[in-house]
Order: sequence, then structure tokens, then C-alpha cells
Amino acid sequence: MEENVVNLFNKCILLNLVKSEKAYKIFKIRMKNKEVAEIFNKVAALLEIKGDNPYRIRAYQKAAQTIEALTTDIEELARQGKLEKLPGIGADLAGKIKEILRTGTLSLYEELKKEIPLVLLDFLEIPSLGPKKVKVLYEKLGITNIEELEKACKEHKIAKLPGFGWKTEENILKGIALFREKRGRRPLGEVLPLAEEIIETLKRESPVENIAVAGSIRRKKETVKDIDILITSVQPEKVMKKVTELPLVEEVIAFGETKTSVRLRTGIQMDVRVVEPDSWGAALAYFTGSKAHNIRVRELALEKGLKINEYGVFRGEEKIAGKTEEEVYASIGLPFIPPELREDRGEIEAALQGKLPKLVEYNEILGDGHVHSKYSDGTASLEEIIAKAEKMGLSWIAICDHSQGLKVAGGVPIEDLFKKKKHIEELNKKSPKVKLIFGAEVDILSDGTLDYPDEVLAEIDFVIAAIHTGFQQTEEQITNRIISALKHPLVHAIAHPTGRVIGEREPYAVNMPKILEVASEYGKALEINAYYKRLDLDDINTRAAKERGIPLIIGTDAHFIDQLEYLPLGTAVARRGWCEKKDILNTLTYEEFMAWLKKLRNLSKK
Ligand code: DGT
Ligand code: CA
Repeated sequence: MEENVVNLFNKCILLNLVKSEKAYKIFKIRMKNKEVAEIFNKVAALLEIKGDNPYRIRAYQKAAQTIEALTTDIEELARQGKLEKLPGIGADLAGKIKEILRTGTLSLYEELKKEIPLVLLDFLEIPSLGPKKVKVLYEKLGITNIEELEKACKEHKIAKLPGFGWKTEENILKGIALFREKRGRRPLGEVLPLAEEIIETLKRESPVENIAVAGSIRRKKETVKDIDILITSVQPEKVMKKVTELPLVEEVIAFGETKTSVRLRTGIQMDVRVVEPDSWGAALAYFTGSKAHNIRVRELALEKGLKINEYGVFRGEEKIAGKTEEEVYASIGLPFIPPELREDRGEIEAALQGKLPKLVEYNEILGDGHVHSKYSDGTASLEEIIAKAEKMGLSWIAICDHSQGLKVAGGVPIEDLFKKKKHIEELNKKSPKVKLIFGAEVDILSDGTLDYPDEVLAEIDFVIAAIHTGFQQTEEQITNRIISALKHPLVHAIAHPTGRVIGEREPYAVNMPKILEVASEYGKALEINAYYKRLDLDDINTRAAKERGIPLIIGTDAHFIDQLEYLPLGTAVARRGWCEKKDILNTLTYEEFMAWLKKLRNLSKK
């Protein structure tokens, strides 16, 4: 039983998320390409700090941009000998790419790192600091980290340097605050696959017994600061040595048998802790957090005269629990609380009253509510989408291409829409396991009307409406646009309702309580967009929607075939939003979902 719980949550990450052997390939492709691009970017920055030739610097920067924008695996291009066909990549850079792919690093980069401390690159993210200024700070004041930089500003040592001044000093301090806020948090979808890869490697190549990811990653928070990994092992020194030798590791920050901290090539920090098997559950609970949840748990323990920490639960000197998380929770009178709920948002009260939700499971998701095909700006054919869905064990996919007016995204003209409808019908006859649903992501125009006429919308089985333009409108305008769409009798759902893009774009001004009110009144669904940078609705809005009985539909918004694998990220948001199976339309079978779509239209007509 105890093992089951630990395994269950390992499996959430390692198995349920990774349904096919190629699962998360897209992330891995992204990371591979990103890793190569990252090295080039760092080389460019280090050369800049050194004061190297600007043309040389620009060449590395351009190459990094090209590689980052690639949608194919750079290793594949290297194998096919196509690297030199890429813009800005000549024989020299192609050779360097191959070196990185072969060795995991670049000798030029390793040499530069010996000359210039890597942390200086962080300084370049501070708006008022360019490479020349960073060079001065390093050479004149010997500053090599953010704390020293902050201290030097506060002691007014910076203003006196040539080329600096009072204003620069002030700006640097402001920049440091911004940097700290922004830095450190990465989208879960970017970090989770790294954590999984590391866990798999350590399981395979080092003597670990238990191993699990903890912290915000285990809670599936939308962004995470670092990777927390917990291990039990009788040979901790061997495990820790292996940790430092992982190809993904850039720098060892601290080495020890119980705790080792490293920085990965992508810049994120990873803390690995080896704990005693007897404390496994207590440590897992403690390091999973959240801190706010832990504090409440500790208070409950104290009320019962118990002490709880990362080693166990104690009555006086006696240890009464610690081996498993379930045992730890039980010792203070609580049932097991799923990590996604551990935010001190009422889960402790619910647990005490026996009212914890039975969260929707990853394997209860049967379909994807939002996929783009070649009919608009997607890159996959309907046939490829069916094949991929089958591999992932899904039974239906809603093909929701953009509507006619959205020319930049290959919006589907009306005549093609009917070709698509026929194509889907033909494929569905031949495909017993996976059914496609004829859908459209219909643009809500700036006046709130929709981008296809009603007689066309009526032919589309699933209409999900969305805002793609006019983000700068007032809150009232945007809210009214969405409300008009929700009230339209042929619309079933609203896609990515707030428009936010994590780390890139704030939500547009929208009055969410009003949207929820109207969606609830009209029985319309809201999307949990599962694309790793959207996750829109977020956990908080998802919960608000669930509480109002609004149906939720998870859609990956995939434009590339492997992006279908983002689906579990949407399920994670649903779980963090306290959703149960009944709240999520994706748990319906194809027939049930089609029936729901029809029923909603019939109700709307009345
Ligand atoms: P992050 O890393 O900002 O995405 O979020 P977490 O939750 O992973 O935070 P992190 O890595 O600082 O710490 C991991 C867990 O360790 C955290 O969720 C709860 C636990 N923890 C850390 N510091 C404290 C503390 O001061 N008190 C308590 N009770 N728990 C703590
Ligand atoms: Ca963490």
C-alpha cells in the first residue's frame, strides 16, 4: 500500500505522462536544439564580455537564433548532412554543432569559461548592463555574483566607476529585483522532461532504491524554480558522483553525500538529496511542499502533541511515522493528499472533513479538444494525427483549425471547410480506434461577431471560439466580445480564455467573473489549453469554473504532431483546479462527447 502511493505519483510523472516510448519527444527535441543554441548564445555573450570581434559574435548569435527556430531535430539534420543548408551556418559552425552533438559541449566554450566566470552572463539579463559594463565590474571590482553586485551598488562603489553613475547604480538595483523575480521560474513543460530524463538515467546507471521528483514539479505547478530530487540508496557516494557526471550537468555547485547541487546546461539548478529509507515518506512530504501546506500540516501535528519534520513524525523522542507519505499523513489524522492539491487552498480542511475531491486521473483523458491540422497552420495531416492519437491511446481528436479571416494562421476558407468535413467523415469510416471531430477554432472579431456565417457554423460539429486580435481593447470590450461568443447558440466553448503566454504575454484585460457567470448560465465550456506556455485557464480559474459547474475541455492546441503530448499538462492544471472526472469533457467517449455537443446546440436553440 505504502509503496503504491509513492509509485503512483512516480508513475504520474514517469508513466502516465509518458504513454508512448516517444512521449515528450517534442520537449526533448526542443531541449536538444535549445541546448545547442544555448551554448552558441553563451559563447557570443562571453566573447562580448571579452571584447571580441563583433562579426564573430553576431555569427554565433545568428546561428543560435536559427537553431532555436528549428522545428526539426538538429541531430537529424546533422545525420542527413543538412546543417550547412541552414541560414547563417557555414562549414565552421556546422563543425561546431557536430562537436556539441558528439561531446555535449564545445571546446571553445570550455576555454572561454576558464577565462570568464559563467555567472557574469546572468548580469547581461539586467537591463542597464551590457557586456562592456560587465567587463568593468569584473575587472575593477572583482564582482562575480548578483549578491556582490547588489552590495557594491548599496555601498555606492559602482557610481564612481568610469562610464557608470548614480543613475546606473539605481537602475542596476531595480534590474536586480526584476531579474530575481523573472529568473528562476521556468515553464513546467520545459523542466519536467529534464527531470524525467535524469530520474531514468539515475535509475538505470546508479544504485538508487527509491527516487522521485519533489517540490513544485511534483505538485505540477505551472512554473518551477528548480528541480528537487529525492533518493534512498545504500551507496550515496556512488549516486552523487553519477549526478555530477550527468551529461546535462554544467556545473557542480555543492557536493556531498546527503545533498548535491548542480546547475544544468539549461541554467536551472537541481538539488539532489539522499535520505534514509526510514524517512523517505517524511522527506518526500516535506520537500514536495508547498511551504504553506507544510506549515498547516505542522500546526495540525502540534495540536496533537506531535513534531513533524523531514525525518519523520515524533511523539517526544519516539518516531511514530516517516517511511511513507501515507503513514505520515495518517499519523496526524489525514488521508493522503495528492501533491497537486498541496497549496494550502483548503485541501487540509477538505481532508479533515473527508471531502477531498477524487481528482481526474491522467489515464481518464480519452480525447484532445483542440488540434490544428494542415488545413490551417498545423503541420500534420489528418492521417498523421490519427496515427499519433492511436499511439497515445486516445480515442478522439477535435480538429479545430483557424477560421477564414485569420490569414496569418492559415485560416480555412469556407470551401475548404467542406472538403475537410468530407475528409474527416471518410477517415472516421476507416478508423475504428480513433475518431476525428470536425471542429473549428473560430475567431471572435473585434465587434464580438464570429468569423464564419451562422449557416456555416451550424455545419461544424464543434465550435470553439477565441480571441486572436485586438488584445489592446479595454476590459469591457474584450469581456463583451467573449460574452457575445458565449451567448451565440452555435458556439460550444471558448479557447484559451485569458490569452496569457507564460513569461511572454500577460492576459488581456478580461473580467473573468463575468465570463464565468455567462458560461455557467449558458452551459458553455471553457478550455484548459494544455500548450506548455499557455496553460490557460490556469489552476485558479479552472477551480473557479469547476465550482460554478462549467464544463472544461482540455486541448493541446497542437500545431506539430508531437505537441499532442502536452495533453497531461492540461490534466495537471485540471487536477490543481480540484477537477474530478465529471468536470472534464475529455473523459467522455467519442459518442458521449458528440452527444454533448448536439445537446448543447439543441438547448441553445430554445
Ligand atoms: P519552486 O522551487 O519555487 O518552484 O517551489 P518549491 O515548492 O519546489 O520550493 P523549494 O524548491 O524552495 O522547496 C521545496 C520544498 O521544500 C517546498 O515546497 C517546501 C519545502 N521547504 C522549503 N523551505 C521550507 C521552509 O522554510 N519551511 C517548510 N516547512 N518547508 C520548506
Ligand atoms: Ca523547487
